[in-house]
Amino acid sequence: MQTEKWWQKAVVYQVYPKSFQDSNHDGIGDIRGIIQRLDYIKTLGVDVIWLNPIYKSPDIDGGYDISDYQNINPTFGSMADFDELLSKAHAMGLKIIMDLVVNHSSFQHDWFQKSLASSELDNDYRDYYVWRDPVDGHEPNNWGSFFSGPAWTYDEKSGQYYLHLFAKEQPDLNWDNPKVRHSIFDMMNWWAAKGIDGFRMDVISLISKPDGLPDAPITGDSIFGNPGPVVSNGPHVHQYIREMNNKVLSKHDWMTVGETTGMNVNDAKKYANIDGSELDMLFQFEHVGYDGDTNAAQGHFSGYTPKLKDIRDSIVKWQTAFDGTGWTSLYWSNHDQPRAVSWFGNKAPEYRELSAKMLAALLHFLQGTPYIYQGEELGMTNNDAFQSITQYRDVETLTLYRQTVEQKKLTSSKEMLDYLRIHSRDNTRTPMQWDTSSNAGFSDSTPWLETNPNYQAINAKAALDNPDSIFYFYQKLIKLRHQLPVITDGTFKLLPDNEQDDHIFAYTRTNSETTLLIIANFTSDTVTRDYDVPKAAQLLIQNYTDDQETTIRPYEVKVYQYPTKSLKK
Ligand code: TEU
Ligand code: CA
Repeated sequence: MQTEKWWQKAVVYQVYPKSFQDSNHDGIGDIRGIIQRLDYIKTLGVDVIWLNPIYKSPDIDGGYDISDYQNINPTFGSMADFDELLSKAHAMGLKIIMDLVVNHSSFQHDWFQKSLASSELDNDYRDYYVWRDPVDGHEPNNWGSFFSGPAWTYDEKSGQYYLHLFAKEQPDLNWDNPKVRHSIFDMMNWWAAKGIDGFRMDVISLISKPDGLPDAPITGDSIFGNPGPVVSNGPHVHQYIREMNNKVLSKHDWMTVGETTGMNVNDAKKYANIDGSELDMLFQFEHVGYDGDTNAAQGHFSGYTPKLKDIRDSIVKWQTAFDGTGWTSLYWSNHDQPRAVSWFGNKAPEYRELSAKMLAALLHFLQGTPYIYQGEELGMTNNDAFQSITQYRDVETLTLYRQTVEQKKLTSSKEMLDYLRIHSRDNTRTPMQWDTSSNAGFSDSTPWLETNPNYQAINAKAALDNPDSIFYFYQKLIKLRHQLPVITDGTFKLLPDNEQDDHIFAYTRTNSETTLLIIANFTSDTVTRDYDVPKAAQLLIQNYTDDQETTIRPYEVKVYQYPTKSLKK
């Protein structure tokens, strides 16, 4: 490994500002709310806060549709509020990374408005976006939007279509235009001058569109091609990111994490390479992506339960591939995914805490930079109280429901609602649960998205009052990462015979000094395993109050520590 970077020992806490803390009684989280809760974040012990988009936006897609990259959404506060947040966080030793959403802008961005306005198609801004003539009176190709429906929208005035891989209010920027790239790099340097500590880069693997925009493969009964495989890792993506690195990233002591879809290990290494010529690490979705038949009418929304073997195979693959040759990110959940304890663990009252701790330990002893999504440290769950489509707010959820249930009648409303309670992005976007006061202490007005009624039992106040809480378990894991070099630099190895185990995930991390042995039961079954634990081993972490050696109870996790040279028993 090359000289250690600060972000290799760091733990990141993801704040979804809209749902974190409301400070001005409008039911929407805001920047002053985050300032009020900095002490809480600091108590957890993390190093970095990643803020989901807080820029000016019509908010069609949770702020991932930005109409002004250099202004704050007034709903969230002012630039002065942001400056105060940044300086207060820095004074407390917390860094802040922002979301960079530059595959597309909002349709309300000045660039797009000017692009639209050009009747003669030759104004400077026309070429900021991807415009094409109709082909035989239809869309220029067969691409579908990731939110369902076509990826093209027709503009009557100019007689051309513009491309949007997401909602029609999110036109794709044309990265082949050097002016677009320079405008973006200038904007990034402007944020650098403010003193931010890096960027999480939204769908950065999609920015370079393939020459000729060829049709994409059609899967299942969709009438549209899935552009994912065709637009990911496009012909110039590395050239553009290297240019960004050269003009922006290399000038700042930042951390950068690129969000990518459908990534494989070899392609990932080109972005998150050890020479630092592109990005520091990526988010890839393989281990959280086992969600059933993606060809089904309802897309990845299904009742499928992920299997330990798939998740473990994926984790082993990425841990092994990146050891010494790059860096990865570690996460179970984010603002697009289900709540970790509902999806991978067990939300039943007797298992919720145990499984949340098991998941935490399993992830936090891996190599990479861990990300904790707000409320994960409390074991917050999906919102089972969502019983009607009218309770949902997310554009992906609403669009897909409209298409599959109302328009094409491919699935029943009841079935789709069952799937949404598992997968809808609104499950992680419900308000943060602070205490037992109304709306969980998030706001004293009606929240923009309903609070999960289980806040009476699951909330930060209760967690902080209980020394055995999931919160303090996370706090301990974070402390250990700061203290024990083996968590950062140790070699990862799956235990022999673990590959086919349907219950247990067991691995070691080893450097010349220390070895850690992690044994985690992913299920509610009690099983017996006789692992070769050296006599000198100390139990470093566990989620039961006693140790029963060979008996491994539901969702039990144990972490042993011993000198690498210690004798076997
Ligand atoms: O997500 C990219 C992405 O791949 C999502 O479409 C994902 O497949 C889906 O949310 C899973 O349900 C990023 C952001 O994280 C997401 O919030 C945005 O909606 C999207 O980009 C467009 O900016
Ligand atoms: Ca507010």
